Amino acid sequence: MNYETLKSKFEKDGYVVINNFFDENDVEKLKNAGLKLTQNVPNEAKTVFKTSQNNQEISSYFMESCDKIGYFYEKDALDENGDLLVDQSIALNKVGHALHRLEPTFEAYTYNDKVSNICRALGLIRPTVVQSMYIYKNPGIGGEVVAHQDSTFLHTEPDSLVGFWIALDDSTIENGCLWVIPGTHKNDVHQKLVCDPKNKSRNQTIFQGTFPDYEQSAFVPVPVKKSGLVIIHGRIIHKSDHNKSQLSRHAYTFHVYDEASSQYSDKNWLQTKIGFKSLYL
Ligand SMILES: O=C(O)CCC(=O)C(=O)O
Repeated sequence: MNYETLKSKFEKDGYVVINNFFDENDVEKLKNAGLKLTQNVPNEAKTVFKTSQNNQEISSYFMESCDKIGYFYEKDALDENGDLLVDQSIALNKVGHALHRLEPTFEAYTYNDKVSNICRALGLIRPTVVQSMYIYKNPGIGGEVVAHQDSTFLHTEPDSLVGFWIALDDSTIENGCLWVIPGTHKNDVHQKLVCDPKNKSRNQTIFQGTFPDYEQSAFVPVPVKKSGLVIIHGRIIHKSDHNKSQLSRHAYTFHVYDEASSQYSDKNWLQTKIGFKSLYL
């Protein structure tokens, strides 16, 4: 796909699929790095997600993960004592949100010429990475992600958020691929998650605005083969279903905004202390 087609497709639909974005070897390296994370989960992560713990602690752990490698369990993976109900290898929902700065493999495939070229094609002047996540969506246990806009969580003024979502397994309807409503990026950001101005510690967030009821029949599936990239506009409505299959659906995803043409909101939950780093170095 040439640059012009890519930009016009992105502007029309709010998402673009690029098959074979990375080669097989690169995908193996990313997947191995994701699997290695499952073997090194600090005990703290389990303690935080015990169902008996209070929300405040979960919220602090989440907030602090913006400059760290934080581990987030599937809701059905731990019992109320924080003990595993499933094998550790399939217990995580995701790891985030600074893999692109702190883990060399993810850093190499984020700060990467192929990624920069896509940003240039989309017309981003100074694309800056704000977060990254390894999403496991493991067989049987991988939970659904309800319909949302990514710009709800990472707002910039004007909105310039773009998501990169790289399939590390074949992603299918059966194992919980992405679903989108094409063209919905032309709508506003319906809701913004902001730090509660009443809470000085910034550890509580609230939603401002209302998310409308979109018809489930408006969603189209976006199955993509292992190594494919889905470029996601910050305002496109998207979701993914519970993985009820026997096959894993791992993905590496990160978000960029254009630092040259937009302002990152100081009300966003994610406020980095280590600083954001641009893709064009
Ligand atoms: O990977 C998924 O299942 C959903 C990811 C997603 O919607 C997101 O990161 O915004």
